[in-house]
Amino acid sequence: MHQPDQLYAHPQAELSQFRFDEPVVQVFPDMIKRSVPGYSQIIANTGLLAKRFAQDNSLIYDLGCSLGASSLAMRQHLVASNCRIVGLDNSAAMLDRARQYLEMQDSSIELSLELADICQYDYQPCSFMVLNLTLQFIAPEHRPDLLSRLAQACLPGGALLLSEKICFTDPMEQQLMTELHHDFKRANGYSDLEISQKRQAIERVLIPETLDSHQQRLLAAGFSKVLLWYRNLNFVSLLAIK
Ligand code: GEK
Repeated sequence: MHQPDQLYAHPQAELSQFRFDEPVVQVFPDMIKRSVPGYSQIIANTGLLAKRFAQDNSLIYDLGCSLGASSLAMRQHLVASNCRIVGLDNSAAMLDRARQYLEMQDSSIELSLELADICQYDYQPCSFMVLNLTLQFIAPEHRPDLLSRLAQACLPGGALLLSEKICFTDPMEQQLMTELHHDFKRANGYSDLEISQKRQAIERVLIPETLDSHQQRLLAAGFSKVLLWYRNLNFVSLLAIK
């Protein structure tokens, strides 16, 4: 159903800014697995974490759901009764394809997809929320308000799963982690040209922050505990508990 990612395999005279459009949708599963160290582990554990935190009769949000990988994993593992998953994304191309994947899954758990900007959405009380590699695409000035509204919507005992690419204050650590990330991509078959063109296309839309900034902001937003449950090179996943 999807193709190998060759979007940046040939030299491009003018590199346009990275967008989640139809060509990206067609290669997305291959692109994300070969570009994000630990992506599959994060997705698999999202199902287990949702199982632990989801409460009976509650909502679960998958924010920036793309093709619905986190939603599919949660649907496989949830045991709480009468939960409903809502996936939000502002790319119509992503959601059109996500619907096809979700229809193939045999599950009694209701799952709806909505075309929406996660910064403008009216969140209802929920027990579990996933922001898997999405906050990094939100303009930094909108991040505090979004996280405060998510913390407000989160029921006591509920949680937010936040996975992000991070940056580092120590220049040596920054350089080493960047190089190791590029080694990871090279080991997954990307050429130096692909790595460099993708980097140029995405650097103004994917804005990483330090681990410490994420932890402090989640606490300031109203979560009571922030736990680092996964790290692989310059990618982390945090669990913020209300
Ligand atoms: C996964 N979570 O496979 N509102 C809604 N969606 C947005 C917004 C916004 N303001 N900005 C970006 N997106 C997924 C992977 S991908 C990460 C998430 C990546 C959406 C965008 O359209 C895209 O589908 C997603 O966030 C980011 O677990 O490609 O590195």
